[in-house]
Amino acid sequence: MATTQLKHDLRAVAAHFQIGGKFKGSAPHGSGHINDTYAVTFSQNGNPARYILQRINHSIFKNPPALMENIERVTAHVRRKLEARGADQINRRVLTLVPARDGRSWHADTDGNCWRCYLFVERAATYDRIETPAQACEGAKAFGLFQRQLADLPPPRLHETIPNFHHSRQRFNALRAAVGADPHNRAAAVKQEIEFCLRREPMVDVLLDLQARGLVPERVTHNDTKLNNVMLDDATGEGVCVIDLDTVMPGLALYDFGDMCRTGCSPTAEDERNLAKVEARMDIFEALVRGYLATAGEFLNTAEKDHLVFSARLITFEIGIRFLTDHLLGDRYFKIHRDGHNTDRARVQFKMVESFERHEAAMDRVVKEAGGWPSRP
Ligand code: ADP
Ligand code: GN1
Ligand code: MG
Repeated sequence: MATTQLKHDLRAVAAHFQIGGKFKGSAPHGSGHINDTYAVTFSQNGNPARYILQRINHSIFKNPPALMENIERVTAHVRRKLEARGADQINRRVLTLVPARDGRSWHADTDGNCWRCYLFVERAATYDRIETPAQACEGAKAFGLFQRQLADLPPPRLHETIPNFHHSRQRFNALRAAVGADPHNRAAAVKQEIEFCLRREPMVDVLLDLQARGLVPERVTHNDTKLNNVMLDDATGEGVCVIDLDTVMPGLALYDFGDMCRTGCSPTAEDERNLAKVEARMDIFEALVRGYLATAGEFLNTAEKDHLVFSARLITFEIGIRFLTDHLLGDRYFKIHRDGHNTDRARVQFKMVESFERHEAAMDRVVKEAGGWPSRP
């Protein structure tokens, strides 16, 4: 079960990276579901300096060196773009890898764990729950800019760190298989949720079909655009740095926009138990559309713009399917902190899907008014 964080000797791990000064301490950091993340503090000439140390979850990411190669290329490319336009505070605008003492971007410990180290992005924070339209707009702008910065990443194609990550048909079939196998006898208790998914099966093929017909292009995308994967500047609120780059790989721009809506439009945490509180916020949706189009509008094609509203429903549905599948399979993928945690998360997603369905006409209007729906006058 994915509940416990292993105890690691962070001082020993940090010693393998090119960090100067004296180790002062470490603490678990953030609320990600996948990696083990720690903030470590050093004293450098009497001043505190913080770093992020992360143990890459290698049961999920099967090839950490390939993943790190992607991150090296992506961060170097974005950095070059920032330098070219004379941006200030570049180390806060793109993740900065701190190399290991052997010059590689990662360190493998004797237990087979793979670690990496980043400069800590100071004076900025991530939010598990977006509160204001301004925060949503800034987050969406940052993710759109990230896609734009990577649009001309030179070949070769990035490694697929998790193959078919957003293949919604495969995610759906995996749920059906988990229901069939039901290894923990949990299916009966979530019968309603399973039926909810089965009724919506046709949704899962829509973007895959458009892609197969050549109507929506493969791009370099982030693929995990939860709004807590962008750091907002404490002083200005600007979406200053896109983080959590493990899944940056070939994908569809719409997957990124959809996940911003899933996490931004919900007024609650992803695992809220009081479902009465879960209802898509249209003010946030509008802010996401405007923010995203401000930076991505110029390169998105007509079919992509036409499916912005749909992508919100699809990705919310897909992540709900993944939570429900993980529950049925015994909580092996997402870190959980209580029994039934993944079902709680799935229920929130499904409530959001229903809410997006109800608000479809209003969402269409928002996109049209923002100039994002060229094929509908
Ligand atoms: P996960 O894949 O587990 O979600 P993340 O890479 O998103 O891991 O990191 C978890 C949290 O750690 C983030 O939500 C963010 O709050 C914090 N974090 C990650 N990288 C940095 C960084 N370079 N500077 C400051 N905080 C960071
Ligand atoms: C995971 O790594 P984190 O916590 O930002 C997951 C996403 C899910 C998300 C749901 C590699 O994101 O795909 O949408 O949880 N990341 C991976 O909260 O599976
Ligand atoms: Mg994260």
